Amino acid sequence: MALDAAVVSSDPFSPPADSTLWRRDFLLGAATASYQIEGAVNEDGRLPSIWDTFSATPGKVLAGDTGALACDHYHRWESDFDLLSALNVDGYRLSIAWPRVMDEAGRPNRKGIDFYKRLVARLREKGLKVFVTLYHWDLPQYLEDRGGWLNRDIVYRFAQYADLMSRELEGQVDAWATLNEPWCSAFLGYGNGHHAPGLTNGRYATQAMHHLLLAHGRAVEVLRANDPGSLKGIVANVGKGSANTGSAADAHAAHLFEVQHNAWVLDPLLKKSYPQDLFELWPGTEPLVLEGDMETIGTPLDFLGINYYFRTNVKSDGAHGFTEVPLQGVERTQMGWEVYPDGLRDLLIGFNESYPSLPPIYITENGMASDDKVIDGRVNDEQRISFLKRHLAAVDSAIKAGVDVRGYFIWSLMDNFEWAYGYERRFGVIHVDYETQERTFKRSAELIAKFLEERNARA
Ligand code: IFM
Repeated sequence: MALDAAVVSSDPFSPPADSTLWRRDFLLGAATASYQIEGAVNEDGRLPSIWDTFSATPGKVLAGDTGALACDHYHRWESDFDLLSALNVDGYRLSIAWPRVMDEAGRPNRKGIDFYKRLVARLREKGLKVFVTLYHWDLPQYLEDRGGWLNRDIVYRFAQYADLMSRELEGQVDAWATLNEPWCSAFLGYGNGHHAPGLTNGRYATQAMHHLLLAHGRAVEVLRANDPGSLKGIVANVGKGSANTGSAADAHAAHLFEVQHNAWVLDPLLKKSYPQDLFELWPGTEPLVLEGDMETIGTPLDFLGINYYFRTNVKSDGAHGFTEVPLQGVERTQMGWEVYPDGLRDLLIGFNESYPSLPPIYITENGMASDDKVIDGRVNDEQRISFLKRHLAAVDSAIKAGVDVRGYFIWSLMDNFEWAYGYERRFGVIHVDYETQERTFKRSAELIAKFLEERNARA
């Protein structure tokens, strides 16, 4: 559908004079994740991850794509970081591949660790804020072979991994996130099987979530002890639900949607309990919770990372759940996701009201996929430009309504392996030609760089 011409034609990063975006202390960054960009899956002692296994299984990933080469960032990181510098951003969010840095016996893999030490050192030399995520879905396959997130022993293993990396990178990281989007790991990985390891059992999903959150809590304690000067947090993907009609049943369906997507993760972290409505939706799936678990999960956070992408319209399924009813005539992205910036503002304001212990927030991911093509050496991603502008305005409006949002990371620095959708869906502000590995700044990247140059010159 046609975009609002006024929005597309104006300079996307020339916000009003009173916008938070002009503040030098509002962090504007870009994000990536290890399996999506690194490639080099068999190099320097890296062990297989669940995504190597899953993507090698026919039918699991579009076009049979895998992360074996991805953006070859493992070998091209220096020139990629030069592009990051050219973007003029304040910070970079990366993740560490657990199977690159530790073997099955828990022994460190020096070559893998040194790779991340080089990355972090270079980012610091460039004056960028460094946000490191410990787990962005590439679980070592040897741990999945022992039950993965269903086996409580993984809590100990994750704490051991957090201990190793926080000793190695002590004093070098501005903010540690333990997990990226535990909802995806638990629900897509163990509930509906769309992601690795591809299991399909509702009871597994809730138990996996419990162990993910418990591992997070233990890891925060370890990070706090080893690297006291850094921020510690977690990254949650959140979704906005809307009711298909004004009926009470549909309003309840929208509420349940948000319980399942948001409160399932945020309530234990910020209220030390699971939302009981979740078990109305999925009766009989209560996880096994041992004494002290909820205290560990609810350990105070220095920040909460929020990843937001879209809204979902739902109706009551006539029983205890909801069914999606896609809205017609709305703007959508290449993923088919509705573009709905108000959802981000409304969720932020809602979280601020319902969670008294809400810590400062960073938007750790926001962005969109489009079918971008290089034409005469240029990529005109005008929908992304408009998308970013409107979502940044939504963040500004949440801040003005009293929400403590400290920064925003664009997803993603460059096109990459989009999980079950392989390389077809392009989220980057930098285009990647997967045949040649050539990188091209999209128009969005040019405008971000221009805006930040101007902002920095004013400061
Ligand atoms: O690419 C993913 C990322 O790894 C996690 N958050 C959502 C993005 C887009 O689907």
